[in-house]
Amino acid sequence: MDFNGSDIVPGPRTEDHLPHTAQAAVKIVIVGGFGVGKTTMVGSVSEIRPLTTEETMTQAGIGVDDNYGSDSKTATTVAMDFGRISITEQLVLYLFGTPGQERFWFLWNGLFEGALGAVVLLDTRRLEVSFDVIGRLEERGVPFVVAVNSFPDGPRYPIEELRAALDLPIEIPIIECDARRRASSRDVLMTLMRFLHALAMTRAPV
Ligand SMILES: Nc1nc2c(ncn2[C@@H]2O[C@H](COP(=O)(O)OP(=O)(O)OP(=O)(O)O)[C@@H](O)[C@H]2O)c(=O)[nH]1
Ligand SMILES: [Mg+2]
Repeated sequence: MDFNGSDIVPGPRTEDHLPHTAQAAVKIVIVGGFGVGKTTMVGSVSEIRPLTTEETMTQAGIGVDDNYGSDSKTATTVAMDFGRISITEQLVLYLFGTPGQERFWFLWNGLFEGALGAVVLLDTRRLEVSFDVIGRLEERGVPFVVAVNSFPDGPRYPIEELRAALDLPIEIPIIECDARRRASSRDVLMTLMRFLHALAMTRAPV
């Protein structure tokens, strides 16, 4: 697919082999409502050519596939996105983007299987979708951080206001991002990894 203006990782993306220094690989899921930028994020940050399962949205989707005024969006994920990024020479993340349309949410359970953590991508124009998304992660006990994807016409709220609206405890990181930018998407993943590390430290037996 065309990643709609996503950063392109410099150099060939055909290097599919794991770096020989890699010692650990973890599974991370990117979740969020319809059209929040999940596929865009996996595409901008992946160092391998991402696998996508996008289908063109058709007339048949009108009223079902509400694209909320995002006229440029012509495709939607129907199964998952897959990408990979080496966060350090030793640590590799496998990224799984979920489908955003509710009729495909039944696939999420399989995608959450074995996931160490999640990024909840959020669009401030449609905060209500995030309640369900966060509820599902809490049900499954998957630790997560929240990344607010900045759309130009989206309302901007102070982070603490968002925290209150989403009823999230102080320790869960909420950060702003631009899913189209590799560096920004990478920052989100680094935030998640730091959060998971801190969690592991607090849970470790003394
Ligand atoms: N302005 C702006 N547009 C973005 C950003 N991220 C994504 N987009 C655009 O938003 C649209 C939706 O992005 P997708 O990556 O397809 O969203 P998705 O969450 O994978 O959508 P589904 O799979 O259908 O749920 C695309 O047209 C992107 O170009 C962003 O950070 N800023
Ligand atoms: Mg998608």
